[in-house]
Amino acid sequence: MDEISSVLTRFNGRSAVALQAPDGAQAVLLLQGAQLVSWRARDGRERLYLSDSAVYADGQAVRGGVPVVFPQFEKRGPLQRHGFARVLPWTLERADVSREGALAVLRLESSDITLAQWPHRFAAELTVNVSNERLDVELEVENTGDAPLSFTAALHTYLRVHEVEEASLEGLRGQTYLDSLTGREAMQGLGAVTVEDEVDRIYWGHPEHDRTLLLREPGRTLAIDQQNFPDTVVWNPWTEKALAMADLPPSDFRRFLCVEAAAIGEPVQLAAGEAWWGRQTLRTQP
Ligand code: TA6
Repeated sequence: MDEISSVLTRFNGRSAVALQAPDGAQAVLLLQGAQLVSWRARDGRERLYLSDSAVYADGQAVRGGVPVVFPQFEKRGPLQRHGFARVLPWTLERADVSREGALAVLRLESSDITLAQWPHRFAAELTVNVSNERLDVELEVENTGDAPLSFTAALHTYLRVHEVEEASLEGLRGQTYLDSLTGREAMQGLGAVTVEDEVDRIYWGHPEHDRTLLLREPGRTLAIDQQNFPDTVVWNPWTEKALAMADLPPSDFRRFLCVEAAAIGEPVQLAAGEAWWGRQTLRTQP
């Protein structure tokens, strides 16, 4: 059953979508940026970090949740940092609740605003599915113009942790990464990724190899799968950068680790009429 009107709500004064699966799993997305701001699996515990100092205003990025980075990662191109998708209003195309879970599809199409910055026609859809112990977030992009286009993208997921120094991210052993702080390439050793200082890395992947990572903390573990997103960004601003961020309480860098499913190293190339999708799945572990 289509449930568009019943899932529309307000969140911190902004238009939002509230998803509730029959088993109790829940998610909330802002229409601006199609940004997830909350995810609770069936156990009811919040798994995404959202800043209490986040700014909710037209055209302003919201600190936390799952910002959609498109069509440009960071400052790797002429557009504003992390592209325009996260600060534009998306529309709710579909909402469904079934025994399997709750689903929403949000859409952003090229417009005069996007064409003035990026001369390509596109349609992007973000599909969010919440059920039991898992959250699926899928970004699909279609080239609706008549010329090729290319883009970089990421799901910039802020994962909530109790204490970032006690968390570790497994699954990147032996992988090459770009240390964005030094501009140098390095290799992850045998150990898991831990955070005891600022971390800003792009782990390079292979387009045909999907990845599964485990975020371990005392007492709980989260599995993170990514499909069709070759790269993984790991980010924590640590003390000094956090102090410089007006929309982050000073010690809250301890409360999250960003683990981002991304396509950066090899931009996605789409001929006219072609489409691409990439997905990140979060699963709480027993
Ligand atoms: O994805 C990591 C990163 O590019 C970092 O360099 C960091 O500054 C972060 O994203 C946050 O960017 P934002 O524009 O949201 O402040």
